[in-house]
Amino acid sequence: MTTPSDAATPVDAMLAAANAMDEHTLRAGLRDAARDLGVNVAVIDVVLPFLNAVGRAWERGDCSVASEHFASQVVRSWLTGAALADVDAASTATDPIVLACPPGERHDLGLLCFHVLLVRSGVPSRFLGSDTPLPGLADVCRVVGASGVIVAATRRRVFEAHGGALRVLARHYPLSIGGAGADAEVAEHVGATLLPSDMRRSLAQVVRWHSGDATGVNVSA
Ligand code: B12
Repeated sequence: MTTPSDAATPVDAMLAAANAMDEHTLRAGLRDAARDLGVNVAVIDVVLPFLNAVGRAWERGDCSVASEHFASQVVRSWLTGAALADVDAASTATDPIVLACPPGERHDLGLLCFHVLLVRSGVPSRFLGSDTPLPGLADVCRVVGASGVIVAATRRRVFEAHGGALRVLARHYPLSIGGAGADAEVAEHVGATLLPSDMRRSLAQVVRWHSGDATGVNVSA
């Protein structure tokens, strides 16, 4: 088995640390990546590849469910803690974009990564996380005066199952969808704009839209 010290890349080292339940080394990998690359580049070039590596290892049987849970929790705590520690003003600004996964969707780490990228790029964002009731999502949008909504799911059928409620939401707020379950057809079905799975491109698209550049998110799509 690869150990953290003989791993070829930071992602390999973090995967070895996850398998060994070595929280100190896993957190050090996240901290060093953020210090060397900046938080946003670390999220895109280290955290997302790490989560994908954990997923592939889990599918091959090279990473236990317990290690996957451990890795997910350490990453989550870093994303909600250290990764946002210095951006309070931006994250509490008005007219935020509201981010949520629909009922039945527990895979929310990709969306949480996107939340961090948005906030650190100066786009106010509120992250509601997994399994969010859609009436509750609409209530939050009203209370915070949402400028837009982003809904993510890993499986296409999650969007389809909530097509009616999402179409209603899209009549009131610019709605975008992302994640592995999102495609052009289901986006059209729910009245949303499709965000590319490449987070650099999605981030650029949403930042342009938020700054009022019409070449960003096509809110009327
Ligand atoms: C971690 C994990 C879990 C965790 C979720 C932890 C969490 N809070 O997120 C837990 C244990 C809860 C879980 C549960 C289940 N899981 Co699961 N899970 C995974 C795993 C191992 C990793 C997923 C992950 O976080 N990947 C990292 C993300 C960031 O990568 P990604 O999803 O590929 O996303 C890319 C892009 O789509 C984009 N992106 C993602 N989100 C967003 C959002 C926006 C806005 C944008 C712009 C882009 C974007 O960024 C990524 C680019 O690198 C995958 C295996 C895998 N190979 O992915 C299975 C997987 C997703 N799970 C799967 C399944 C089947 C389940 C369960 C049904 C298992 C069960 N029988 O209970 C349940 C479903 C629970 C539910 N109701 O949702 C299947 C889905 C298959 C399918 N498409 O139908 C997978 C693919 C495993 C498999 N091969 O079978 N799972």
